[in-house]
Amino acid sequence: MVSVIVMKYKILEILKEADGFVSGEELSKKLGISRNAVWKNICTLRKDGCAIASFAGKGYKLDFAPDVLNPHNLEKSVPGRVYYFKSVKSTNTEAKNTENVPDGSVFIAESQTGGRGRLGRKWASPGGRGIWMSIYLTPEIPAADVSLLTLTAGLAVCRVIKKSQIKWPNDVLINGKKVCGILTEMSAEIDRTAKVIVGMGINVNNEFFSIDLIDKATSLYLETGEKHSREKLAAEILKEFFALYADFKERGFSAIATEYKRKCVTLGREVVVIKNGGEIRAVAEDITPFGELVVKTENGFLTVNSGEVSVRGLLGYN
Ligand code: BT5
Repeated sequence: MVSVIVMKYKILEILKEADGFVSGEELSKKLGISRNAVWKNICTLRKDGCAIASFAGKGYKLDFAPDVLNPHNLEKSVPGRVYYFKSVKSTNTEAKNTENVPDGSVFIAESQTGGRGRLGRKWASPGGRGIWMSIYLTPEIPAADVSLLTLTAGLAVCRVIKKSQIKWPNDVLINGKKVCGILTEMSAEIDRTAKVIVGMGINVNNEFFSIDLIDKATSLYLETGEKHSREKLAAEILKEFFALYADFKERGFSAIATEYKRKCVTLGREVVVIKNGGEIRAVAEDITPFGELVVKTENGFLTVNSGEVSVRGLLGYN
């Protein structure tokens, strides 16, 4: 089954790159499959929404391909496997519930019907508009360091999305609105972390948001006026993430701290920390080697390790 799926993507790639028609014979030779198998894959691609012209004696020509992710291409950017879904409840949940997953694999979906944020919040994940993906890691790091992977993921996204900034710990913003959110979850054994799922939601080609999100969410399309290839962006983000992750595993947070702090919009600003049901006004000063936020309050310094911090002037806090 897997090889059939990969084959259709391989054919699509050849047709995309071709300048005009490609004969059935050429496809069958290139891919080592029969012409009948080529034809079957062409039919599957048409069912997926591709417009492929076919003429006897000439072969096949791609006239239109919908913006769908190609897991075969994405696999080139990850050390593990790519698990692709047209629609799934949540890629984080799917990754958590799948067994025998190689380290460094990615679960990615065109749409999520139950995309999740932190604390059970909902994450809007409309079909074909964004990148909804979860990276599956078995890092063998202490549980206390797992939150640093959220910061690493945020930095990877920020490196790829021009003019974006990070709101500590897990939001990537453009012009003060959220373009990406990150949800890191783990399952741990007593002395080591068994698996970590780093979920990323990136709004790419969303043309609008529901009324409750309109003031706080944005997409690359809304910011630039241009549609972007989700596949290309996902590949770039994954490449950056795995490069940063390798540095992080070798040298810890110090490997990324300077760049993270430079891109962190929270630092130096007035914040409100929500702690034990109460609100504390403070100024964000620094980030510790464990990824916690250090804030200066009336009564001295305070270290915050969970993300319930509002930043003055951002996402509805004035
Ligand atoms: C997050 O939570 O920002 C983490 C979002 C992680 C989503 C990814 S998608 C792939 C993977 N699979 C999942 O099921 N989840 C991960 P939090 O900081 O709690 O922010 C949630 C809040 O962001 C919501 O309460 C809304 O206010 C807002 N929000 C919801 N959908 C949004 C969207 N598409 N863009 C911007 N903001 C959104």
